[in-house]
Amino acid sequence: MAAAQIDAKLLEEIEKYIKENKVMIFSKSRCPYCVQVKELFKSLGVDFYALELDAIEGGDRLQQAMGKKAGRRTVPQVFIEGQHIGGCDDTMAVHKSGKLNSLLKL
Ligand SMILES: N[C@@H](CCC(=O)N[C@@H](CS)C(=O)NCC(=O)O)C(=O)O
Repeated sequence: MAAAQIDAKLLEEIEKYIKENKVMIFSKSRCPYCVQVKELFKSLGVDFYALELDAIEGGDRLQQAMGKKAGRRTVPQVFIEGQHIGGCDDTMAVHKSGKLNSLLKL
């Protein structure tokens, strides 16, 4: 398969995860920033889906494709209702500003 086709397939996979999960976190199991965002949503009683990129086959390629979509290669990358929130710092900042509840429609 050509590189462009692989990219398109990976992006499609990413879009599917984002569409199917109200709160979608592209994560790594041993990343402290990922732990922090997951703890935040747990503390708010909000369901989320965390895809642990270090625990799945092809996680590296998915992370690269995510980098193209989100403009960043780091984890976590958080999406709420399809909207890209950003990494841990961004998510914490949105929470502190009080805007997280409205994004979550709580
Ligand atoms: N300031 C970023 C820090 C994120 C970060 O540095 N994540 C590390 C993992 S702990 C990372 O993605 N490193 C590159 C990699 O794992 O491929 C945030 O708030 O999300």
